[in-house]
Amino acid sequence: MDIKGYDMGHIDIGWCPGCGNFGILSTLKNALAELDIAPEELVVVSGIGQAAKIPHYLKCNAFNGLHGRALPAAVAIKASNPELIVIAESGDGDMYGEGGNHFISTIRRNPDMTNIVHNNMVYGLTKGQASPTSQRGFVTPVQVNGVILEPFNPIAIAVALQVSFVARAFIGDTDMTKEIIKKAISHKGYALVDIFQPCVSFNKTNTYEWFKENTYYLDDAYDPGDRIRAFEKAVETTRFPLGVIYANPDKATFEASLNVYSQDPTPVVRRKRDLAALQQVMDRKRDL
Ligand SMILES: Cc1ncc(C[n+]2csc(CCOP(=O)(O)OP(=O)(O)O)c2C)c(N)n1
Ligand code: SF4
Repeated sequence: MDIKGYDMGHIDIGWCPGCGNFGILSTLKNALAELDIAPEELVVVSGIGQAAKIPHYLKCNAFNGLHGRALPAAVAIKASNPELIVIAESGDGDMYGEGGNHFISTIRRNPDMTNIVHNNMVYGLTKGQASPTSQRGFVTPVQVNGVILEPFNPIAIAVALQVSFVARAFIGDTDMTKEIIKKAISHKGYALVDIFQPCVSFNKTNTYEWFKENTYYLDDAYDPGDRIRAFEKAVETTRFPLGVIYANPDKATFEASLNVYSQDPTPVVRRKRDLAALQQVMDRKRDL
């Protein structure tokens, strides 16, 4: 695919100059192009926030949910048409805060989709309040004495719940981020990619320099199939490991486990509606 196939033409982009979201948008386009995914095969689902504007700037099928509600919509889209490539993409506040319970439930369900989280450790759109991943001591206009809570650790939660795939990237390195996104999209099952993304306007602590100094890549000898080692890596927070932290490709996917596909793989959206059968089901329930 030519990367231009995902372009929306001349549109206004609402992000601040220097924001890490620009790098994620162009890196995602490059990854999609290299995987040869056509815009009509793709659905990008988001919630609310700066990161959640991503499907507005990408030519593809899109669904913009309520705050924190990207994942249930994405799971439903995948279940009704398993032939689509589904990506849920939003900010750390949207996915881990407002959408926190959906995050946990989606890991457990294991739909074959990718979840890209733009992790800037802050609420960008609403001008700099603390998000679930904000570091302890981070001072904001609301948390004037600094954040007092332990940051939410999405990688450790994912490994603890035996996620199918979890990786971490830093958008200061677009080449490696692209490779990680490609691996996630190619993985069969739920694939989480948490991408460190500096918010240059409202997070003056966790800057490009800070992320560079506080991250390192897992080396080639690292085995992402070793869950205990993955957990050790997930809880490292003085310098955060980057790369594929855990992968468990043998887990059955949500849609493959659904009764509706046990006999017939035809996507539900393409089946002929049988209103008489539906009426029978409703009548049976009424009689209960
Ligand atoms: C139910 C609800 N609560 C709060 C808000 C206000 N709100 C909009 S975006 C946002 C935070 C977004 O932060 P994040 O997901 O980290 O994305 P970013 O803007 O940093 O990319 C909040 C709290 C809302 N729109 N709806
Ligand atoms: S407020 Fe932060 S996250 Fe939002 S566009 Fe500006 S730099 Fe990016």
